[in-house]
Amino acid sequence: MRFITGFPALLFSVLGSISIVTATTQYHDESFIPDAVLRVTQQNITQSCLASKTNVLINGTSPGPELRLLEGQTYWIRVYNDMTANNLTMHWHGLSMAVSPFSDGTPVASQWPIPPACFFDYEIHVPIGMAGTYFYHSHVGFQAASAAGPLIVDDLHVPYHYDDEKIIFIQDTFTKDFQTIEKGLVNTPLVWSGEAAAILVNGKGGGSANGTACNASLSVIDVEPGKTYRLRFIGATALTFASLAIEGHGSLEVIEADGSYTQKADTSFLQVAAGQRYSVLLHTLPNPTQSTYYIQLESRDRPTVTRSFAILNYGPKYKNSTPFYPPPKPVVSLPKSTVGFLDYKLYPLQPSGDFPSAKEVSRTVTITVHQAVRGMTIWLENHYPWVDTFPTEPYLVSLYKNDGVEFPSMERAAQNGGLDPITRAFPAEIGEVVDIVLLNTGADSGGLDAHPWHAHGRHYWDLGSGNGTYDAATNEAKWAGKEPATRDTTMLYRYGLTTGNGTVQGWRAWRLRVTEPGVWMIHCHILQHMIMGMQTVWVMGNETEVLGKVPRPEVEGYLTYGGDVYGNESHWPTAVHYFDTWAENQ
Ligand SMILES: *[C@@H]1O[C@H](CO)[C@@H](O)[C@H](O)[C@H]1NC(C)=O
Ligand SMILES: *[C@@H]1O[C@H](CO)[C@@H](O)[C@H](O)[C@H]1NC(C)=O
Ligand SMILES: *[C@@H]1O[C@H](CO)[C@@H](O)[C@H](O)[C@H]1NC(C)=O
Ligand SMILES: *[C@@H]1O[C@H](CO)[C@@H](O)[C@H](O)[C@H]1NC(C)=O
Ligand SMILES: *[C@@H]1O[C@H](CO)[C@@H](O)[C@H](O)[C@H]1NC(C)=O
Ligand SMILES: *[C@@H]1O[C@H](CO)[C@@H](O)[C@H](O)[C@H]1NC(C)=O
Ligand SMILES: *[C@@H]1O[C@H](CO)[C@@H](O)[C@H](O)[C@H]1NC(C)=O
Ligand SMILES: *[C@@H]1O[C@H](CO)[C@@H](O)[C@H](O)[C@H]1NC(C)=O
Ligand SMILES: *[C@@H]1O[C@H](CO)[C@@H](O)[C@H](O)[C@H]1NC(C)=O
Ligand SMILES: [Cu+2]
Repeated sequence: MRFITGFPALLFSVLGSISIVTATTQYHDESFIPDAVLRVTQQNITQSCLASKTNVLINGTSPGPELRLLEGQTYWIRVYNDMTANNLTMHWHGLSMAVSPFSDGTPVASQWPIPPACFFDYEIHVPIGMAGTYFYHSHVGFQAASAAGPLIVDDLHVPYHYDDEKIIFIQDTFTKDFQTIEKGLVNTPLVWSGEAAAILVNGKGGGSANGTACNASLSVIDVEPGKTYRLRFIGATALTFASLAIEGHGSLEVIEADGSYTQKADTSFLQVAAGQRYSVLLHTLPNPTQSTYYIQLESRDRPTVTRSFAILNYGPKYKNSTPFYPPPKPVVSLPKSTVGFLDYKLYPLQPSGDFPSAKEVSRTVTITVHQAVRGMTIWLENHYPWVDTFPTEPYLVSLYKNDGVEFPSMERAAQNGGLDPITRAFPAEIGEVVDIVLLNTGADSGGLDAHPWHAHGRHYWDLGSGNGTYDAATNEAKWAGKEPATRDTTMLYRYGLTTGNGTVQGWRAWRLRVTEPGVWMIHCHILQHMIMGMQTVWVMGNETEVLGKVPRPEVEGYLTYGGDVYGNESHWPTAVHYFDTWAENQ
């Protein structure tokens, strides 16, 4: 590794204290060995009972290979865009605070996308305390429907006992390919993607979609009797809000939600939306009466039901020999209603003691979501959509290039419900405590949808959800003397199928302590809704704080599409090393 230059930069730690670090720029020639490599291609594959179609794959598969990191370490992950005609970014879902300024993987927000035939080196420092269940996925268009894989941060000390662990990676797939879906969603008039044709567990699945049978082979999860397993459920679906249960196994103990350990919470079934993760402890039967049990998954809050299965196998270890197929009929009965799942029931295993009281809240930002038909069908947040054609340059890049001239204005935002209409960003100050209240409203057509809202940047304290409109005092009373669990993806439920155009029906509230300077997205995680505008961009920190993390001129290579930090066959990149010096000094 060739050392080029060193310069001081400010590092704001999780606790908000400031330490001086020396970031460096380093030439990533053949002597630089990344900790992991992901190669992204576009290929035709067959999934479930569907006809072969084009998909974005990671190392030739969907889901992509499992990445395992250890808390407290710094990693470099090299991502190759081996596609010929599509841009790419990779997002480390839930690893908020762990990514260096240009490594969050959001196009038009934190970085220029990786051009075809190029690669980009992502730097991730996982602080101690962030062990848990995550995933990585492309953040461009509809690619994440297949371009995603599990990312597990291992613990130095595991707080719960279990004998073994298993990943249950949930995806969904559609009859149309991702490019056709992307075009349809921005078409005038809207051409809908269609509902999920199949739900996949670890890449396989079958059952039925809208009553039509889909007889495809199932994934098998091997277990032994009388043991305790940590099942890591990862919601990597595009659209599907999955409700699931295991035949003959009525009790699941939730111990982790979105990367944070919780006190045990018992449930007989789980709901996993796009972007959510849960770990549960499963105590296997001491004397099973069957050699296999079905895991049944069903979509919720959509016009049709897609049902799928996987196998919990107590029999001989599965060797891909005899495939298992779905049963002719459902084997368990899953609740029809979704609202309020685990709300007010998840508490941190170790309270931080840092949960701000209502008195500490400096601002409440209300985000009212609404679906409008303006030729195209679009999702609006406080009357504005956010799609990745606006702006035309990533925010972080613009902030550097303009020397902060076009920095989002707190004054303009204050007059406009928190959103600066010029930059189309929500600014926030470091040190603020912001309550974010999401409100669901009837669409132009009166329809209501359910939305899993995801925040980059920092996990929030989830204050819960309810029907109608939000009442801060009533809700605050529910948290008296308690600290909620922190999450990164929670549901804005629908409390009916239809209501009046613009009528508020349903809320979700979060409390966020703003500590991480940077450009962070907060958005619905349904890929269709994202493409249709259901995203917001937040700029947290003022220009000193955001740009001071790594000053010019060291960042020059990040400021143009295909710039110096993007490697290719004949060019080694130069990357800013933001964390590794710091980690070495710990
Ligand atoms: C992905 O594939 C590349 C080679 O094509 C390999 O070097 C790399 O280790 C693979 N990544 C993982 C995480 O398995
Ligand atoms: C790959 O699938 C697409 C549909 O997604 C189809 O148009 C194309 O012809 C297929 N290519 C090959 C080589 O089969
Ligand atoms: C890739 O991104 C660049 C920069 O935003 C853009 O100009 C180009 O049109 C994109 N290419 C594709 C195929 O989307
Ligand atoms: C679902 O099936 C019903 C009854 O066969 C049919 O009327 C409806 O159009 C189907 N819906 C979708 C979205 O395919
Ligand atoms: C599903 O396909 C398998 C293998 O072809 C077959 O054995 C099984 O009977 C089929 N199930 C149904 C319900 O058709
Ligand atoms: C819904 O309400 C909005 C705001 O009042 C209005 O602009 C729009 O035309 C209405 N849509 C329909 C279909 O009535
Ligand atoms: C939500 O409130 C509306 C209006 O009072 C009511 O019609 C609806 O049934 C409620 N939904 C649920 C799921 O409680
Ligand atoms: C940004 O905020 C910090 C801390 O409050 C302050 O020291 C600094 O002067 C501010 N910078 C600008 C450009 O306002
Ligand atoms: C590789 O990158 C360099 C520097 O950005 C550029 O000049 C060159 O054209 C690129 N080569 C290919 C094959 O894209
Ligand atoms: Cu949504």
